[in-house]
Amino acid sequence: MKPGKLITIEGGEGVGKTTCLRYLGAEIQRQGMDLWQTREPGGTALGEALRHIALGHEYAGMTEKAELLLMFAARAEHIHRKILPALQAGQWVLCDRFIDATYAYQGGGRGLPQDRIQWLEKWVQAGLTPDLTLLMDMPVKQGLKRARQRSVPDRVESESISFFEQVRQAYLARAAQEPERIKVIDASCELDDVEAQVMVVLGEFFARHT
Ligand code: T5A
Repeated sequence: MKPGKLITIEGGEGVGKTTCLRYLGAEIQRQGMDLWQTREPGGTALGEALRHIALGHEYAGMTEKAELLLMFAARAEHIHRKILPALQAGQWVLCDRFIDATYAYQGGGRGLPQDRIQWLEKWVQAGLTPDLTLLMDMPVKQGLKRARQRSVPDRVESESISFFEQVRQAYLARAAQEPERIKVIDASCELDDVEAQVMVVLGEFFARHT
């Protein structure tokens, strides 16, 4: 059995990931792939419980290291119980955020050292990296405006503009380091234009991998 592919979608707050996941997932299925859609933190019973702890306001002021380890705890469970079995069964896995979010939020935003994140990535992921990552990018203020119009901010969403500027820069730095894997989408455009960009990237990916 040919192993499946892991596709992740990333970006700051309110960039339109949820909106994009809908048509991205539909297109992958239209191409005949068996798709499983999931999210981080989350995707398992324990992961969803950890998400609740990490993003809720109950533990406002949690230490940065605790936040980082919660993300990796959820990821360890997700990979072991769900992602690897799905890939081995030939499914395509579409994940709303993954390791790049940790580099962007805990590395860029919180300022935790890259080498610690790298160490945890090696240990927890054991070589698993996304085959394709779509980075939805737009000015921070515009994204926050969209997100805050839609729902009440969670603990991370309540951070300052400068925090999200650092998150954005960390994402863009990763995209510059790994241009083959991380494709930057201009998410500030109209919905149709964003969808068109995503479809071009997906079309190129299909041309190389199927
Ligand atoms: N986190 C996660 C870490 O800190 N470290 C980690 O390692 C990981 C994995 C998860 C949080 O966890 C943190 C980062 C996050 O803070 P989440 O569930 O991914 O959070 O949710 P958010 O990032 O908060 O995503 P949102 O759901 O807020 O936003 P989306 O999904 O990016 O945006 P979406 O699609 O809901 O769109 C927002 C609004 O804008 C409109 C939509 O209709 C919606 O109303 N919209 C547009 N409007 C105009 N033009 C367009 N092109 C539009 N696209 C969407």
